[in-house]
Amino acid sequence: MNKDGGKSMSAVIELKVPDIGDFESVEVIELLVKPGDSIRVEQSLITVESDKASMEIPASAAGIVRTLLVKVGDKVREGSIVLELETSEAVAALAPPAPATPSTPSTPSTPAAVPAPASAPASAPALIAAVLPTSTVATIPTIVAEIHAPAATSAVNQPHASPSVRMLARELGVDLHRVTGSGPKSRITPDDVRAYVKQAVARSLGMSVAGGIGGAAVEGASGAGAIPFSALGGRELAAWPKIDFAKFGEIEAKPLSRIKKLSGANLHRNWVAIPHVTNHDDADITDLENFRNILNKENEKRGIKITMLAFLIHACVAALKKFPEFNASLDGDQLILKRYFHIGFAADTPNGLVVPVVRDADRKGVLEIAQETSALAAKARDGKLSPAEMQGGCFSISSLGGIGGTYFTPIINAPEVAILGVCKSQMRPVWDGKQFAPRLILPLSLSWDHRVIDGAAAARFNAYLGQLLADFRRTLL
Ligand code: CAO
Repeated sequence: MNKDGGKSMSAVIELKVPDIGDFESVEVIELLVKPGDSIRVEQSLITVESDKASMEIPASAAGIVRTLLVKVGDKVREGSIVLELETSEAVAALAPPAPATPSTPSTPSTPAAVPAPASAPASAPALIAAVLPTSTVATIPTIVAEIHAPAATSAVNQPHASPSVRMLARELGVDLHRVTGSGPKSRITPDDVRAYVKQAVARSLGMSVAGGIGGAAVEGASGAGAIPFSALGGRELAAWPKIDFAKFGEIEAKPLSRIKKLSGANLHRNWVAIPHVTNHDDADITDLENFRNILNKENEKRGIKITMLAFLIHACVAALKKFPEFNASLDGDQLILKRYFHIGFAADTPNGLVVPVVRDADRKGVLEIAQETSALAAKARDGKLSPAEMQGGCFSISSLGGIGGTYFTPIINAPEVAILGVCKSQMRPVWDGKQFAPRLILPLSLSWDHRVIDGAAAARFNAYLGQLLADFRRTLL
């Protein structure tokens, strides 16, 4: 009976895979519900994995699962039917009210309230921002690095590991069945996988291994598809210091946010795997800053604010056109040169660093780019960026100009091959041939992948970018 005393109407509907960004098809790696389960709106149904990220597919309606139409290992794409759902007004009432604050985290086998109003589902990063740093499951498509217990419907004998650990294992060619987990409930941790590889490589090289990282037990010595960094020089990395900090004073343990955990793993990989070099340079932006101020006055009434970032994106596109190897990615022995210009920019958010992408920046004017970066930055801070808004970048800019600093070494955002770091512009005395003149100088720091780019090309890229910023008319050429 419904709340008006009428009879509940039930219907069977199909729940489908929503827009999952740029991915053609993705593999189902986990089933999080089973036939007969009562599910709520936004409850995670399955976990899918691309070569880059894992996402959980949420329910767009509440009801009772009648038939599950996918299994682990299936490939799905946008529009694929995940399950048939029996809906009724009664079960629809299971959908949670819109709470003002994040709800209690749930586990896959225990549906719980979720922080999304049925009428306006929150986007993935909104939930990332909302998630508490405990063992939780995201409730909408979101990049997850979260470890959770296997659902009752998971394939029997599946190793107990998170999507990110499985991805790591696949990248390293490790069969997870061979690795014993050291985490809670024997969960396999990233360190367990690394320790397995380390031991396997050490055995095959006839080296002795001084203890496994994370205390993982290792069975068998085969299956390592890559040589770990620590084994390359025939020397072991020292174990991470384990210190009881409380011995020295008061402490507080604060778990990392999901974004920090995920970006931390990616940054670590990129820093270790890519031979970085950073070239520093200066650009004279005195005239550009005057022009920017004029434009901002003109556009004040329209509510458009143009920051240096928009000019930088525009100028970087021109530099990428002149130096195409910077607009590329390595794919084995091939260099993939891109004919499109999607520019990412690092955005600092309360939950960590994210990189929204301005698509087709070559087809947009500075005003349009300014509006887009400001909208994307606001969405990033509110945790409302969709996965699609963070994909497909060709080149990234990390601007600390609003904060300060002089130069720094930005870490390349793989699979990109270069990133531009920018710090705060400052008035400096510059010799003009006759005298010192006050000029506004913007510090540039370009990090590049030495497997793809040479130092001379990097110096030319920076010099050209400097010329463009010094005389912006050159971007028209
Ligand atoms: N030199 C001097 N001032 C600058 C500047 C520069 N290079 N760049 C921006 N500014 C000024 C702006 O003009 C603005 O001034 P007003 O408020 O007086 O108008 C102020 O700094 C704030 O700008 P902003 O930072 O909000 O805007 P933005 O478009 O420059 O940047 C964004 C947007 C999203 C890039 C920025 O907010 C941000 O998150 N930056 C941090 C990125 C980061 O963390 N990088 C590190 C990655 S590695 O860990």
